[in-house]
Amino acid sequence: MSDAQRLFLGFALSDQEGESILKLQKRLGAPGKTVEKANLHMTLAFLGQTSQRQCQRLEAALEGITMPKFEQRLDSLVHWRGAGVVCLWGQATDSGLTDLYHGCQSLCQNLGLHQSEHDFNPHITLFRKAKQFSIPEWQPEPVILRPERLNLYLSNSTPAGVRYEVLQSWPLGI
Ligand code: 3AM
Repeated sequence: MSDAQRLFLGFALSDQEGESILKLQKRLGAPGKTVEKANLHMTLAFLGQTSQRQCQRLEAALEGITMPKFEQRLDSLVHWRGAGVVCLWGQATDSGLTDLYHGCQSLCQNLGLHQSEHDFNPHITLFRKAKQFSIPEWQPEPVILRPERLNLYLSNSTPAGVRYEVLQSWPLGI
């Protein structure tokens, strides 16, 4: 029997960052299924189905990586039609974050985990199942993320919807 779990690496939002996102979601109405506050996050790397052994090796490898603090500005609304998501997006400019992204992609490659085919696109998903959406004329209030920790999340599908659980966490800037 497979012991694999669906995992990803990402950053939680502070209370204040979460409140700013909730305000933005309200202003946009409901072009799809609103991502609830507890599930708001910025993904660093989607790992896909990960075995216990891969997970242990990943955790051990992450212990040895430098994880600097960084700032990420998110200031543009995007609609990724194929995925059916509306996101608050920003250009990746802080090398602390992009270096961490590339470090994680390289670990994923070594461990045979899912690797992104795309460049890193910092974003917070605001709505899912959003097939129709017109980007409004107004500009969203920028949100500047300053995460304290990198989290390893378990993505659990439940009858009530997806639930994310933090399995492990590493402080940034230490
Ligand atoms: O909500 P965001 O966009 O940050 O879209 C999924 C979510 O990202 C993404 O992983 C995060 C946690 O579920 N994800 C899910 N399946 C994926 C896949 N096959 C994926 N990313 C890339 N490839």
